[in-house]
Amino acid sequence: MEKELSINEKMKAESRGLRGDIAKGLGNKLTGELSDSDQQLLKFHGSYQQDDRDRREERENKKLEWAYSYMVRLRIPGGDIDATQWLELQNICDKYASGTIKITTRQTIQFHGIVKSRLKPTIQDFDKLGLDTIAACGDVNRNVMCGANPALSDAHDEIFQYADKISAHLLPKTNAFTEIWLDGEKLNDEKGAEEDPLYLDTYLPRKFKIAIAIPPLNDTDVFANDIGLIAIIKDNNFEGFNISVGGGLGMTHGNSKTYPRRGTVIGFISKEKVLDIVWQIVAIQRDHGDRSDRKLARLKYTIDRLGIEWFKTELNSRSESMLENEKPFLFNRRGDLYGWFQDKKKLWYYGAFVESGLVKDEEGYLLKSSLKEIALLKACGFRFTGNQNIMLTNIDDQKKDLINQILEKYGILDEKFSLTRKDAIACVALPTCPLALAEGQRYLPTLINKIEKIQDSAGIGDTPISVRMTGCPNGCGRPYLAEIGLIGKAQGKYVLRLGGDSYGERLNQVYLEEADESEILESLRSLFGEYATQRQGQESFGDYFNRTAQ
Ligand code: SRM
Ligand code: SF4
Repeated sequence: MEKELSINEKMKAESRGLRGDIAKGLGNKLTGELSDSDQQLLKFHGSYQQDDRDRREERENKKLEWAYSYMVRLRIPGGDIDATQWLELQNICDKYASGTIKITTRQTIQFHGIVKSRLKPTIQDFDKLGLDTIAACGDVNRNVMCGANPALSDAHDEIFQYADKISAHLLPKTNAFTEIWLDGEKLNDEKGAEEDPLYLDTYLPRKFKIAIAIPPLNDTDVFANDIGLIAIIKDNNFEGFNISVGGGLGMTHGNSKTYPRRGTVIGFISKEKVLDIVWQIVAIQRDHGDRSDRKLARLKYTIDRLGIEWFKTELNSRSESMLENEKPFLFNRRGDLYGWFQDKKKLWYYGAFVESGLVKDEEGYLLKSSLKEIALLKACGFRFTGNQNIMLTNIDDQKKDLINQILEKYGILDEKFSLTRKDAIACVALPTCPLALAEGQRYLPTLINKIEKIQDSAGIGDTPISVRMTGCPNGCGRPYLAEIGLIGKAQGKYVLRLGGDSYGERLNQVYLEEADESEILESLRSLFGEYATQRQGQESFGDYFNRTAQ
């Protein structure tokens, strides 16, 4: 018997190319909300309706509707923008949003706290900068990531361009975005919409993610993606990509049908054929993904349901390009580079630490002010990393001194953060994320203070250990690939997972099903003590745990 389609399927089919009644809803001044179906459609335009969860009780007591506002997420393939764009984005964020820019784990940025009437002006201002939010969310291909490292070779430059090429190749064809946000020409047909050969009229069963990694650096956590592209460079020549499929991290507490999955490498494809292959993989997921249960709709479940051999055969039968055997590659690093370093053209880069991806001014570390002053010089590019940090790019010798002075003035050069803190990732969680069960970015810095102390007492203060925290099991901070993963279960309670490696190749495992802060710290104190005395050579904490865990 055919399973009943999920409610989102009907809504997409009836949306007239993702238009719905969004335009009308934006004009309704009586409420800060949009209708349920328009909230779903809005995601395809890069925005989520949210509310300040800290203020719910106060609003309810006053018999007011919740404090609704919107989050907008930009589509920035490879996370690369220029100084003018950064400068103006800071201005737009101050003018219309909360004033704090959030660098996300997928190399782009989000603004929070935009009230409904300011949503359209915000997106119009992005457009003036040549930026958009199309397909930053929704059941389509999302922001394409690429290793953020500077051009260490000509091959790096060439590979970097694939983030943009793939993103453009898989963009939805509807003009709804231009129509709703930029006052573009209206669709004549009352029922139909533009034809879209890839997404048809019901788009994908679920979100879809692609990342490129350039070995030996896996700073995009390539195996967490529906499609992971591992660049293969031989004799300084970029040949193509090994392809990993079916990565994905989200799960639901108590639902054993859901689980995090590491991508499976299925072969190699030359660079000339990669656009066709990714298109075909997306089309397979479009045709075979589960459209009845959104919890089981990601490509990882399609692959596990139908089998990886079936998947490879299906792909080879659809595509003009046959997969070749995978080529050897090695990852030996995942974290970002900090401080000053040079690329092959002798241009300078500066990697700055951004705690939890939040660009703001903190006492002694005035990051937001420093970035604004640097952007005013128009002497570098700005690149976001998948570890939620920022890199200033393409700086010549002369401008390096100027930028260095600014970094010094605002305390950025003096940062004394531990390696563990610099490696840590936290998702947004409370108060804006409606799915959060516990704190994320508001709490992790305090917990890291305590973890640093127990690392120091165990004599391993200089050893980087990746700690990642999320407010729920959806995995936005990729905690399942951390050495220490903390996954929100209830207010103040986390699942503690241990034993991931430091290159993003191995998933960790559950150590405690539900732990409060003292239980987490007690466990780590004891394990750090054992690790300090029993580790073998340079063995990481994750590898040590994995080797010794029963
Ligand atoms: Fe995520 C949903 C934030 C990266 C898996 N994610 C959400 C929402 C939109 C909550 C919602 O549905 O209403 C969160 C908005 C919070 C807020 O207030 O802003 C949210 N996700 C984020 C970001 C901002 C976390 C961060 O602190 O950086 C990241 C934005 C990335 C981007 O720029 O596109 C973010 N989300 C991820 C990642 C990591 C990655 O892609 O590398 C994952 C795990 C990988 C994966 O997709 O499997 C991830 N987010 C999810 C899921 C679980 C999906 C699933 O397959 O089960 C949800 C929930 C859902 O889709 O129903 C979700
Ligand atoms: Fe929200 Fe959960 Fe994602 Fe954190 S992991 S941002 S709490 S959906």
